[in-house]
Amino acid sequence: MEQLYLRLLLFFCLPMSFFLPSYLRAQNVSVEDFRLGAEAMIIGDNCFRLTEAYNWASGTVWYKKPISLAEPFEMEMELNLGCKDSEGADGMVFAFYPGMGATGRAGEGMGFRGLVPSLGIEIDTWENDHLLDPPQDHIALLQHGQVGHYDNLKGPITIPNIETCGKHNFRITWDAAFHQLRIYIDGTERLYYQGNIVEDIFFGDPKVYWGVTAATGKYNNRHEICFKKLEFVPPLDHLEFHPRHAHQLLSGDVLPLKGAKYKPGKADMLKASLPDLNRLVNLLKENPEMSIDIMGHTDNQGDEATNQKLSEQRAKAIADYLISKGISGKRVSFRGLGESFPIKPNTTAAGRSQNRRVEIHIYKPQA
Ligand SMILES: [Ca+2]
Ligand SMILES: [Ca+2]
Repeated sequence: MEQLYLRLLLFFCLPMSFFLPSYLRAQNVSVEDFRLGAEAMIIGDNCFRLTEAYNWASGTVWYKKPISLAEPFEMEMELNLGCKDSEGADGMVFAFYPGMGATGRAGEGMGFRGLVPSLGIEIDTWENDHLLDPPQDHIALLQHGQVGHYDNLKGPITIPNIETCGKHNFRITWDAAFHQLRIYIDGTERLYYQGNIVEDIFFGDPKVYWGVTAATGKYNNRHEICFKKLEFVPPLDHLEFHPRHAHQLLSGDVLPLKGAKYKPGKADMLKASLPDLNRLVNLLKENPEMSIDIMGHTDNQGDEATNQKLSEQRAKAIADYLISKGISGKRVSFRGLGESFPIKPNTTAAGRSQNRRVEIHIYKPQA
């Protein structure tokens, strides 16, 4: 099956200055990455039918791995909300929720009603007077499983008829640094919201799952979705090495832990080290029979004895981190090898940079 690429993207500071750090590498994603609920079914590469055009149907698809709302994301998809305009119902909700695979109530609830705590982006095609829906198709930013517009975060905002029997491009972007959420339909920005979603909605925990729900009621429409682009960052505790890298490590290859970064001349780890360290924690947790040897190396600048000590302290800092995350100290050993084992000539800055490294060796201890 042809696969959609999931590219993990991290913005630093300003929207214009984003780039892909080495620890966020591309991964494949496919329909198998989603859990289907109610009447949802796979209808093609990255495409799902959420509901058929009959009354009282509902369908959900949830991405199986969580994302971190402390990081930016972008999701782009094509929606088809059916062929009936004045008689079409009820719509879709793009939902964020701390649990995976939930389905809220159908009908006017669109599979979202009742999910608490939650954030929901609705595309509503049926006017329910008591919910303060406008007669036109509309979008809104909902919270805590409530589909009425009494206390939603934004909207309702009317949009051109979306039940056109054709596909409509739907794009959501979240700028975590500036707390800005934007929704685009067919290339036009239709909703903008600024707010601290992590604090205000999810009580400070940025780890959420996301999914799409749709439902019909006394009236109906067929609801379909195809994912085009998913760019997001998983929470730290869900990070994994690329399968090839994990295989190398588990096969006994001695490899530099490239993500490990320190303050110059010190053993204090930088925050940028955390993703790779958490990958290492997860790998060791998944392979409880394996132990790890951590070896610190420096370049040849400065005093040899100081370098030896620094390399040992840097290796120890990683050992301490693994142990602090629940890996038994019996499985973790560390050594400082100073400047004795360069992998490149120390004559250039680039060579010295490669020589300053922490290598890890994962092995199965003899019984
Ligand atoms: Ca309509
Ligand atoms: Ca409605």
